[in-house]
Amino acid sequence: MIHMKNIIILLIAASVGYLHQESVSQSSTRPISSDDQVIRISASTFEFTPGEITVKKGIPVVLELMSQDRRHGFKLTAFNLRADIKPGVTEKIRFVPDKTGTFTFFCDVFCGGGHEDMSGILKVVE
Ligand SMILES: [Cu+2]
Repeated sequence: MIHMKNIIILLIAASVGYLHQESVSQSSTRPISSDDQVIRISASTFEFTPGEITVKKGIPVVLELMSQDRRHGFKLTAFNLRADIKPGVTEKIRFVPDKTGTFTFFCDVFCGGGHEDMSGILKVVE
């Protein structure tokens, strides 16, 4: 009798372990991108459109950067991000904003007379 009881306990333990593994693998194959905050930013001389974006803290952000005219840069120092923006190419940067606040991003590739003023604002809210 004791033997039988041990076997049943083992079987239950094994199936619980199996179910647990199953749920873990299911959650890891779920597409992460469904919750991402996808934001398109268009660069042109000498501005970013939109010039101000608001995202939520802790939720992954995907920035889709594109240029309307020539080569520009995108630099967001607060989150250690930078990218080149070229016409005809959508540059994607993914990051998780881990702090709230108002941060400035700017063009770091010289693009002409108004280059120094080419910037935008990222707001991260709770
Ligand atoms: Cu520039």
